[in-house]
Amino acid sequence: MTVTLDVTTPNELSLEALWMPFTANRAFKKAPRLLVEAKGMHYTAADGRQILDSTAGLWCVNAGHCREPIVAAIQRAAATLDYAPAFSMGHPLSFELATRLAEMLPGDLDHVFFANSGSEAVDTALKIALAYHISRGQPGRARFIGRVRGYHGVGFGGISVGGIENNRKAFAAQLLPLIDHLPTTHDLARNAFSRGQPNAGRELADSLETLVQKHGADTIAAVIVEPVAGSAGVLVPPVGYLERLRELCTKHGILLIFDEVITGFGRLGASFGAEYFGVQPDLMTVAKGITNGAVPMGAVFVRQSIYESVLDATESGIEFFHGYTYSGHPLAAAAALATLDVYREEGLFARAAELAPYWEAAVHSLRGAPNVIDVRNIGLVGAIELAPRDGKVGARAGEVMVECFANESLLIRVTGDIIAMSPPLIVEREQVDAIVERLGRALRNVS
Ligand code: PXG
Ligand code: PLP
Repeated sequence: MTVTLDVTTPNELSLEALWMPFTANRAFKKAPRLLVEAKGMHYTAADGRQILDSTAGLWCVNAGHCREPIVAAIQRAAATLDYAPAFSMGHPLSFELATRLAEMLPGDLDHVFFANSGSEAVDTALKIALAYHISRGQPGRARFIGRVRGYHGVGFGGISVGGIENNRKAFAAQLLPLIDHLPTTHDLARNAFSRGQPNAGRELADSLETLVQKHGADTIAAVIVEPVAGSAGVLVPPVGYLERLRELCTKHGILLIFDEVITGFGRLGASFGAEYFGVQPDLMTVAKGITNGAVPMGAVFVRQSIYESVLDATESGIEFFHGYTYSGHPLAAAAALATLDVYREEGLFARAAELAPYWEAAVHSLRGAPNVIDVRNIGLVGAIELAPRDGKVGARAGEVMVECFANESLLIRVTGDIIAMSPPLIVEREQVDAIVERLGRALRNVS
């Protein structure tokens, strides 16, 4: 089908050829939602409406849209050095960026491997974990442990350690072997309407001990978890849970990977989730906010000792047979450097922390709206969970999303019957109020 873009481009646009990712293609193409411009806290829709962005795009535009210094840096880079080979060649921006990142990373995470997405970062981290154990003469440590409802992107590694059933079932015949999953921490019976970290569930980390008993610690390479699960619907870790996971990983020589694709770069009101929770991972994966979403980039942050061990195990030649054509791409590196400047100059992570209590009160004011069975929050993330309709999981929240976009000029994100919000960290209090007011009205208009 074709639609008319009446505002900025009067020509007709055919929607047929594009196979859209994670989208009900037929339904979308019958009733498309098109965004044509963005600035600050808003998108402009194809019909000219200003859409308030409560999701920072897809959790990535942490400094707000089309920020001038980032735009200028990308333009400069594109005109100066479009591309440089990433293998056995270098360019200054990627080294400069790695150094800047190392300076802001917690603990002795101080080496950076670049990828182009969170999915690539995750697969890279899993490979680094295997390479590390081999470098120490422990090739038997090959097992990975993820978590039910974890999201680690869509590579075969990522969906294997991931725990979102819909993302796995069509590919189940070819998932990685030697994978286990910890139970989810999501527990509405004990924790509904928690503000910040829920109290119940620390003991769920002990199922790692059970897996160690079952398989032997010397078969386990790494545990990978999101400090706060994002995609599965904002699942905040219970008090003490991450600390306990860290304790058990250390005790058993298992690497702890924090997948901070969403929690990285200020989302919780600290540079990283690791810092917010005071728990140090051995490897960290990031993407999204590293470039404010403006150019694709992912990265793995690696402890000094892991980097050195892998390098020391090889006398000469390539130490790690892995990398992407676009690892550390000049445009992405330029975007990331400019993004880090904006974050620092505007103090956006501290701003998020200051605003978090206001955000918490605002989202929890939706308790009592029709069909709301839980409200949860941490940093500048909030989620509203709705009761599913009989036999139609996701239908109710899906309708709320459409209602918000069509009639409230508000962009929200839904997964199943959970509404997730994660506004750019530049959000003003009045905009927080507007988000909640518009979402509240949409909830009352959808039965
Ligand atoms: N790990 C985590 C924790 C993520 O949240 C990825 C890996 C994969 O990143 P890429 O860049 O390959 O998409 C993600 C991505 C949503 C949503 O609506 C979340 C993500 C992506 C798209 C939508 O919750 N997270
Ligand atoms: N497929 C083919 C045929 C290639 O030549 C390459 C890279 O050279 C790839 C896939 C991998 O692409 P990338 O390095 O962008 O991940």
